[in-house]
Amino acid sequence: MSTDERTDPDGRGAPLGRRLVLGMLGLGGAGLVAAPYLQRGFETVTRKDPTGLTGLLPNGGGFRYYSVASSVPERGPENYRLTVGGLVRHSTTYTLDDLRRLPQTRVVRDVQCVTGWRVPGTPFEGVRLSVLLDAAGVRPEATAIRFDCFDGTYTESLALPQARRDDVLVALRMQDQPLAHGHGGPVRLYVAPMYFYKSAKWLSGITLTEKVEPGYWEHLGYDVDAWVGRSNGRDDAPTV
Ligand SMILES: Nc1nc2c(c(=O)[nH]1)N[C@H]1C(S)=C(S)[C@@H](COP(=O)(O)O)O[C@H]1N2
Ligand SMILES: [Mo]
Repeated sequence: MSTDERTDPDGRGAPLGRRLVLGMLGLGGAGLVAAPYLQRGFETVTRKDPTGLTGLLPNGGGFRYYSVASSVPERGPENYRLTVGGLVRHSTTYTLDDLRRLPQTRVVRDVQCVTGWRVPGTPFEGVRLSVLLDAAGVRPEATAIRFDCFDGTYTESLALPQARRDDVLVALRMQDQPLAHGHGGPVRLYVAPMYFYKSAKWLSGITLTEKVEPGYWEHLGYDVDAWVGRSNGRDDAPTV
């Protein structure tokens, strides 16, 4: 079987990289640590796709809803909090209204999941991550960020220069609407130039760290530097 040529169910996705596929299949033995999503993924997919990578059905807008946690509490204006801490001068906690009052930036790019599906021209709006970093005062010994989520499970990471790009948002809106719970609302990270797994949903913590702490999928074989078209075995694809 040639897994390299496989595309998403719509036939629009880029080919999967061999390293990614091998990385995922390598989970066989370690599957128990890999949380419900992967196990469900494998069960769904064995019927028509033995790689276990393309089984989730698209919703109307072309997105799949992904969660490695089996259930996630809803949070809204009353109980949502985002803490910026770790190696900063002033640890800060924001409410949803605090974030809404800060300057909002709009970024419109293609969303690209590493498993192949893509949603063209998707608007995201929110506060530039760099604005929150500047407000907190990053200490010189910090080189990276760990992102925590209120699903209690998922984590992500960025190196500081990546985090300071002006197309990296703490997003409050997606597709011209408040971020729905299923898409990680009320607040998710949005890292436009990287595969969508970097865009942590249900964001609750931004922690400045001494070194990169690889995130959930990165422990399972995905690249930490997840540039679209230049990572995860797609190094020959056009640069975005
Ligand atoms: N907290 C959390 N964030 C997450 C994930 C997750 O499982 N949990 N999945 C990632 C992956 S692999 C993708 S493709 C996108 C999916 O976002 P969507 O559900 O809004 O389509 O979220 C990313 N962020
Ligand atoms: Mo993904």
